[in-house]
Amino acid sequence: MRFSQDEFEKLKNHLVLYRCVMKDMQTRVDVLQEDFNNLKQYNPIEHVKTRLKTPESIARKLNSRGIALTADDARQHLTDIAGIRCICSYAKDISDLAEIFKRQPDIKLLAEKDYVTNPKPSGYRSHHLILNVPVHLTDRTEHLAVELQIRTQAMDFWATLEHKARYKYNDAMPLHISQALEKCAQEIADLDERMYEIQRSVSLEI
Ligand code: 0O2
Repeated sequence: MRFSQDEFEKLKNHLVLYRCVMKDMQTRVDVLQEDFNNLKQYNPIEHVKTRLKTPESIARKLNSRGIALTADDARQHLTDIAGIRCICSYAKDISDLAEIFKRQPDIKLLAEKDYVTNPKPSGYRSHHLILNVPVHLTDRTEHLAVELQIRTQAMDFWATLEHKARYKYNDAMPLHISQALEKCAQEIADLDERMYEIQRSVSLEI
């Protein structure tokens, strides 16, 4: 099922707003990086990725949830049309960065999922915030949901491979692959922890 021509045109207008809110979020991250570099001399944000869901992917998600294929329904029900991912150096940085965003007074926290403290059964680790972010337009202010994912490089490496495997096996992953991935997820968590401890010792010695 696809959007009707009318709804597709409406959706295109909504997507312009989502592109604006992603630019806003990118700027907020740039500002934090400047501040970390200049004032704190430690920048925990290694890099940032943004992505906008395509109309096809929005339609798939609405269909899978049995929601009508309209632009307004997409905006009302989907909170991950605009996504931004911050990759941090160490696991400890993740909750600190989440707190920084939660403190921003013009942003409203809609939902929070801490899969670092409580990993998914698959082994997936990441901290998700669903944020309601204002976009100031020429004649009005709109608020849009953005999904912010915060994870370490190692968690990102794992999630990318697991996502690829999930896609290839169409959600019916062979047991030996899911078990191998689960084992790697635990090893990655241990490695993240050990790297943080080494970094702490090095900082204390300098
Ligand atoms: P994509 O293609 O990355 O966007 P939601 O479906 O998002 O409305 P849900 O399932 O409760 O609601 O959200 P959750 O669990 O916070 O997942 C949101 C996103 O996190 C997913 O988006 C993935 O990007 C990522 N994610 C969650 N669980 C896993 C996992 O087990 N493995 C991997 N690799 N990524 C995961 P989408 O829409 O599923 O996919």
